[in-house]
Amino acid sequence: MFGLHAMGLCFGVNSTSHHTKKHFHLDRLLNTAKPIYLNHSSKVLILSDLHMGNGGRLDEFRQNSELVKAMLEKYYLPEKYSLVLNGDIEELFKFSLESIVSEWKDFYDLFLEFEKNGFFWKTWGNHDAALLDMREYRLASSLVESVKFHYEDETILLFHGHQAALVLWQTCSILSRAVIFFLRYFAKPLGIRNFSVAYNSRQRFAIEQLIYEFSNQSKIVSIIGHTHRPLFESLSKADFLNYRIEELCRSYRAGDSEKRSAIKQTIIELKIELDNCYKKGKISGLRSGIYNNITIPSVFNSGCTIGKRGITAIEIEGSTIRLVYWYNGKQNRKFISERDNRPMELGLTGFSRIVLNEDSLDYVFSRLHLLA
Ligand SMILES: [Mn+2]
Repeated sequence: MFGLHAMGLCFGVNSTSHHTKKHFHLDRLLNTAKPIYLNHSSKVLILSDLHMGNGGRLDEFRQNSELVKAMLEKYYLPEKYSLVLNGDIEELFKFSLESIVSEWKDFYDLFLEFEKNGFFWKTWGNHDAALLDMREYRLASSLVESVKFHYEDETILLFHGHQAALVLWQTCSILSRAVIFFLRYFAKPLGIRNFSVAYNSRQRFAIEQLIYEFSNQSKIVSIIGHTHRPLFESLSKADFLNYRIEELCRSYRAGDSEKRSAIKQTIIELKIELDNCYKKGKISGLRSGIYNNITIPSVFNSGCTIGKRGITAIEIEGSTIRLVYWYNGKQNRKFISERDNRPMELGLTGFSRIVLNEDSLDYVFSRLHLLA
């Protein structure tokens, strides 16, 4: 009764603002988020969708567990990063918390160590929301529904993203509700693998688009997980290279001879990369915004850690935001960088990191304010 009344009240209030009631759940996340103040020396790693299990055949985390451990222990911890785990860290649809904790005990110690670098927060997702009722849970004091970073006057909201599905659920057909119901209650006992990626691409797109609309209206940046699709909306590689070349051409005449020959060399390299974009076509960098004709970078997704060949993650370092890819250096890597193709090797671990995409937060927010 109280719940209904409260919702009715909120909808009433919202209808007078330019937020529609469609964004009710997302507005609530923004209002109740744990506030964190970032400054120009802050470093934050955001990971999501580990889907940790019991270490057995159906455990989707198992294949990348060594990679995740190495990058946390040997890179992000010593590099003084804080940590946000952005939902679906434990796979509680398939496994008991006891079996997960006993298999991956070391990781719980490791996560908590990030507190000494600044902070460690963990948002809950749909697969680990049951943690809220588990009193003995080791990371209970770090568990929140959403986190908001205050960066100068701007806001970056971190939440898992399944909350948007609540909105879509209310508007979806009886047939698709039946399919979701089937997956939720029957696929699990049957042990269907990859159940966690039950969304098809249309549903993923709908979730992203709803959060995108909300972020543009609220003039905030959202960082989500849930759809398992890494997302970093920025200029296409071709546009980026063209602008860089433009810039260099304009500065050429003002330089001395040393500067000029450096510019000349850089332009040769950029031209080769640009030619490659056009040769390989759409997939390798002609694509611009996927929701609009013009790119508004208001939604980022850290992707997931259950990929076959590696994992993606989001880094915030001072005024820069990046999408990075970690992989076993011996294997072919899955992604081509939109910016800088050179991998960084992590000591002798055999693992490497590559920056898939990177932009300054000032630029991201300028586009959001000027174009959305
Ligand atoms: Mn999820």
